Amino acid sequence: MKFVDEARINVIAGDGGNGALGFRREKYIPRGGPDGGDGGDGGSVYLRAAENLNTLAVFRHQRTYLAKRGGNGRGQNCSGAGGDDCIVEVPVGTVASDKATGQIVADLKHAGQTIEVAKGGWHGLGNARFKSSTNQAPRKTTDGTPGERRELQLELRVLADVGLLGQPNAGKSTLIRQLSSARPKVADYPFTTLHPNLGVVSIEPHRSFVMADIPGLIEGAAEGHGLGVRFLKHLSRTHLLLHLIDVLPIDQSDPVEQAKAIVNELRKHSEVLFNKERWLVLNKSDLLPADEIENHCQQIIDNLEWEGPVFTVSAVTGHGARELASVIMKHLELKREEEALQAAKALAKATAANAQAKAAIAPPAMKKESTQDTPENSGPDSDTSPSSDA
Ligand SMILES: Nc1nc2c(ncn2[C@@H]2O[C@H](COP(=O)(O)OP(=O)(O)OP(=O)(O)O)[C@@H](O)[C@H]2O)c(=O)[nH]1
Ligand SMILES: [Mg+2]
Repeated sequence: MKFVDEARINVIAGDGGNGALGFRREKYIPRGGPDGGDGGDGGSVYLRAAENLNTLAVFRHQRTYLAKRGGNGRGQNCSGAGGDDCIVEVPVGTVASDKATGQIVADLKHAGQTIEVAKGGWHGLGNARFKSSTNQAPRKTTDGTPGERRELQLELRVLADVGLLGQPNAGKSTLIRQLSSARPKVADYPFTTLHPNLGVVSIEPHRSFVMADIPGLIEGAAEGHGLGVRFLKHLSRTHLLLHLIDVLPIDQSDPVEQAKAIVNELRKHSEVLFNKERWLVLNKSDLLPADEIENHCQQIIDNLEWEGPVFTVSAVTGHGARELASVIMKHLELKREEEALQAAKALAKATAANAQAKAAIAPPAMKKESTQDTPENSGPDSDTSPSSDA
């Protein structure tokens, strides 16, 4: 399931340093001439696509990005130092447009891609530059030009990492409200949620994931009861499902029977979803007296014969919710690392196979003059094989 994560940031490039006014002053060298150096160029601001980010959550914490100003020139023909650039890391897939003009200034498609979004100011000239045959002692200098500044609108299409599964009223929307800034409607009647909602759960500025809240499922959903199972397709590309169970349903129904029914619907709908990693989240713990929570929850777990991870939370009070979010984050980070490793291995394998294929195709006499310069060799295979394996 896709949705657009958005953020607005200000990028301000450094101004160019000013040129210096100076004259050489040394013993025995009268009228030494102009020696004011140029200023340094201002630093620019770049956006760089980083693989380890998947949301724009970080930009809610920091909104202004500044590159350094160029140093001023000095006497003795010393130029000012160039200002340091500022590199802002954004997730792969981010599109940045200029807020004022609407023009797209960066569309970052590949990890590592780096695009300048605010150019540093040009350096000013020192008076040594203005020396001429008619003016041997110029007093003219120029100032550096200002760095570019822009307000950027960042947009990212994101996929949900985690999907919430559960009966109507289990508290799915309440949990996503507790953990993210998404504000889906919450009410004490079934089928409050009629379409999926996504929320960005931010653990720290650079650590976040996306959670999907979909309409509740009921027994017979696969046959079209309730809102049916059509929303389950939105969970097909998630890495993890959270099965939310109301530990004390208001209609006195048995949470275990309800939970079994959901899993049954899941299995009927798709074997892939059924086999996806699933954790149990026992919600509404605040409805139980503190000394009964553990027993009550253990009974549900036993009756379900559940052996996977379990968390007890209260989506309303937030009890246990942040802990759950940080365990999810760690789990997803491990998954991402594994995926990156596998992708790297697949790429290495494809590159090796490609090289072998090229060596086999080349006629023996040409083998020595390797393949690099021959377009027919480096063309289509090198493009297709890594991606076909990846
Ligand atoms: N006491 C208590 N009530 C909760 C908790 N979580 C949710 N609720 C209440 O349960 C009701 C249903 O919550 P929702 O978040 O709308 O449930 P949902 O799973 O999104 O329901 P649907 O959208 O209908 O599928 C609301 O009245 C919530 O206030 C909780 O942890 N404790
Ligand atoms: Mg809901």
